[in-house]
Amino acid sequence: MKEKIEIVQGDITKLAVDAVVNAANNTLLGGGGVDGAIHRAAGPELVAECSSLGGCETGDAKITRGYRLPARHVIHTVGPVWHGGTKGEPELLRSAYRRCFQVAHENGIKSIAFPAISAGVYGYPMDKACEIAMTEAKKALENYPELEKVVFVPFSEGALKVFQETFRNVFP
Ligand code: AR6
Repeated sequence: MKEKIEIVQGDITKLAVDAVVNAANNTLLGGGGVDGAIHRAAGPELVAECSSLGGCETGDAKITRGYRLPARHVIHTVGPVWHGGTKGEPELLRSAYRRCFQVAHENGIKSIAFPAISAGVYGYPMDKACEIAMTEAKKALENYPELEKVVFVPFSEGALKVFQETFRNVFP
């Protein structure tokens, strides 16, 4: 199962997968970070489709087309803002990953790429966020046999190291 996991440092908007995941906010109308990069690369049709979705709750996920991205779809999810870890943040981040995999499954997606949801502007500690990302990927690979590839996309060198170490712990 671990051979279905890839860690690719860089810009998620370049990846030709069935779906890239966007770390969005509740409005789904765009923002900074990876959200801004995805909207810039996808073009204005993306925000047009997003504006018909009525926003997204924290811990939920919604799918759109990918427009000018090499990825066919975007799965928009909203992770929690980190408030120290005792305000339900771990459950909400787990829920965000779980809903992304569910939505992927419902749409026949076989390859999916994730940024480090919540670990930028929203302040979630990278190591804790990574642990949740990898353990949820493991469960999804068990539950959804059609899933062929899960790509994690750390943006920085530091994030790459955290992803690699977490991978070794979760997939020994
Ligand atoms: N490819 C991959 N990863 C990226 C890219 C990219 N092109 N750009 C940034 N990252 P963030 P959040 C990394 O802040 O914490 C937005 O304004 C980044 O280094 O994008 O969930 C939304 O609209 C970090 O490790 O998302 C929300 O308001 C990770 O992606 C808010 O930010 C996530 O950082 C969401 O905050």
